[in-house]
Amino acid sequence: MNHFESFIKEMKDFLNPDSVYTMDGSDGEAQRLVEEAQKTEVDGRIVLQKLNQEIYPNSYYHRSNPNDVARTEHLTFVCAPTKEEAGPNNNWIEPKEAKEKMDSLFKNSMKGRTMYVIPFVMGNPKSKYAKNCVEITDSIYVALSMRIMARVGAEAIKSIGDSADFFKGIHSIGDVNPERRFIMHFPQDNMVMSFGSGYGGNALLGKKCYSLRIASYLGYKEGWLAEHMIIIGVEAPDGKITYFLGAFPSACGKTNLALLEPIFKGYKVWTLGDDIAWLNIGADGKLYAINPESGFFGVAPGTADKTNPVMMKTLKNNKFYPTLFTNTAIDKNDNTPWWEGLGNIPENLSDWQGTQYTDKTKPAAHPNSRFTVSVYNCPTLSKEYDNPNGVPISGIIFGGRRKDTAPLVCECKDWASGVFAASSIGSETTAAASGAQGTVRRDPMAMLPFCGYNMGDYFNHWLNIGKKLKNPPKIFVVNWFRKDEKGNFIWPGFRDNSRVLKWMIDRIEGKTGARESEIGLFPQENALDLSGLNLSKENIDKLLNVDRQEWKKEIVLIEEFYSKFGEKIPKELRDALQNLKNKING
Ligand code: OXD
Ligand code: MN
Repeated sequence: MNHFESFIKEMKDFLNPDSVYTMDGSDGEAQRLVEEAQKTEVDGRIVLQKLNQEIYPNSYYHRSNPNDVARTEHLTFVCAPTKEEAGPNNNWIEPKEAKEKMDSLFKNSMKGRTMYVIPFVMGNPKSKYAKNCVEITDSIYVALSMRIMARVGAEAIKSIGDSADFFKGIHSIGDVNPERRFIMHFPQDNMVMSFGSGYGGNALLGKKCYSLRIASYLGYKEGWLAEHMIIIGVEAPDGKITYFLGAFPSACGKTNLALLEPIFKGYKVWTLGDDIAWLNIGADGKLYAINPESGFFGVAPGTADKTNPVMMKTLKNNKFYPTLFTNTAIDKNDNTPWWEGLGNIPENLSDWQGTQYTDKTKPAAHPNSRFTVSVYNCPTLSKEYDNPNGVPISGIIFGGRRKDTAPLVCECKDWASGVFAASSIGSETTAAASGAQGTVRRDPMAMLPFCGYNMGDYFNHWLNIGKKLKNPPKIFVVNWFRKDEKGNFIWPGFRDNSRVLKWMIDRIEGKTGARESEIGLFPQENALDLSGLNLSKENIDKLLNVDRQEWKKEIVLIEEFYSKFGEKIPKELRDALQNLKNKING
């Protein structure tokens, strides 16, 4: 028995399922599981319902328990050996205690259920950057979702071979009780135990749990970075493709930017990833990125032909089987998924909980309702997507959601100032995590909920990576979400964000100068192409301006955040903060 087989046996003996099924990743298997899911009731609901196959081929609908619709950060733990190693950015329980707690929940928990064994690889199995993994779950929805999000099945079993070096993810939906819901990470053991939730970010363990929290720790040990970032290639009219990374907090438009249809003729965005990037230093000293995932788990509301035409095509494409919709509303007349932003409210609509939609003061689709769809359905998928070496990065974009303070775009002078800006960036919270929405919190590199170790060490790791890069990418900070006094968004966003990308390419190519400000470099007058936009001079100024009063308040928040990390904040960052303070006060 090899390590993979003995892990399955160990889990079977411990979890005591009625049957065990190991996924082979074939199309036939997916069809069988989808058939079964349409007959299976879990937690009082049929797992999958078939949607209109003419309009949305291969699509199925899932409705979750209303208590299980988002990531639960307060129930997520990093069980490093000491609290200090986990850092103030993580909830912590001593590993032995955590393991005992989880063992008592998991023991015999699959009695009467099927235990699905999901062998999978994050990244192209041919890539030296790829990682082997196994998830054990009792959820057929999770098994099918993982098939979309990762390379599942026979090729993963082959890749694991006789090795003992694979991630172990143990998941059970339990009884979907928030009182017994925990997502526990054991970075030192390359293991996650997740109990009591079927929600993507809590249950598809290849995603946030492994590819960010555990992988960020592995990257720290091994000299690379696991980041909450999109990867895109922007093709200019001369055919040259410039590769960018973009880090934004959850539900701040990453998927829209990753599948952007630029407004400019001759420009094209090629998609490589919409959520997670693994970054390595190549033999040539450049930064290279791969997307470890193979699917999109995107926020449905707001996705429409006007805002994201490429995603609408992706969702209606029939190449890869299946596509899943979770917690959207349903137009009962034509059995299609519906969400806010898609247009007029259909007459005969059932809301995300399955009741007739009548109370128009509430959204019909859950604000964090999602689609799960393969990257291979995406018409703009880059031909470099599967390149085992990844793509060389020229620009990194960090973003937050701020109605004030943060300008539309600003370029950082060098890597260290970029790391400072990213480490201190704030953003308003969204529906992607349970809890209050719209409160500003620091969300460094959009990684606050995902960094699997002390963020002070993480900042230092970022600085060290920069020192090793021969030709570091330029770093930009953006904010698409500024509002005017009436509370309306000033910047149109979505496809118009290509205006900002175009300016960034000009900067990378050295084609345009920049204007210095207290916080970094701004576009020179008229350098940002705003043609055809109806923006007043006053609003343009607001978008590209530093309001010292707002920034004074911002500095207090940054200081407060940094102080949580004490001596762990690298000197370069403390100096950069002091520098900013002098400029704002000066
Ligand atoms: C996601 C998230 O699901 O960031 O990608 O919450
Ligand atoms: Mn995300």
